[in-house]
Amino acid sequence: MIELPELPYAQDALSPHISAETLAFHHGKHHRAYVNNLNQLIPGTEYESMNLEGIVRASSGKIFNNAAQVWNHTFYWNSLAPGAGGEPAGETGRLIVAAFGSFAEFQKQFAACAVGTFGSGWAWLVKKPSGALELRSTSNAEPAFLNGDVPLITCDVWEHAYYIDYRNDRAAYVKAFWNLVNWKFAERNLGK
Ligand code: MN3
Repeated sequence: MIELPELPYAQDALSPHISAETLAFHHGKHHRAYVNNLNQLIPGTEYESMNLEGIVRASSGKIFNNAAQVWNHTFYWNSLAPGAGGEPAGETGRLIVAAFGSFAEFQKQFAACAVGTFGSGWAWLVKKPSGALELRSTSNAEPAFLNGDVPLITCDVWEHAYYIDYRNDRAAYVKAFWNLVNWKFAERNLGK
């Protein structure tokens, strides 16, 4: 049985950048639906006794799509925090400057990655096995860790993430993301 994790903040805590209504639907309906679907699909299969990450690594098809979306959304909620954003300090900040030249250039490239992801998907900042940081765009439910990369943060660019607040304007949503990005979470992931 996979559980729907609670949001790590109140439903209205990311407002005005992401509204309470968006979080009510995105967490309460979309994320919950992936959890419910998964819990209907796994009884009686080899996946029943696995943890979520194990299911994502081992499965395909519908089970993979729902399990990966459960994992991705939990990672996304933690990639955001109220009163966060700004330029990261510490090792994350240092590695961003090493990889992209400056924080401003990183923001430009991340936004291009997020806005340019065709259709539904995810934009990620990852640590490669070499230790260097890179951007990745994944489609649909694909998470960023299956090839050995360590995800640091993600931005959900499925339309359901922004349509209530920004309609079709994905670029405006990505701009708002900079007020919320949780660099403390990135720094913790960097240590993995
Ligand atoms: Mn979503």
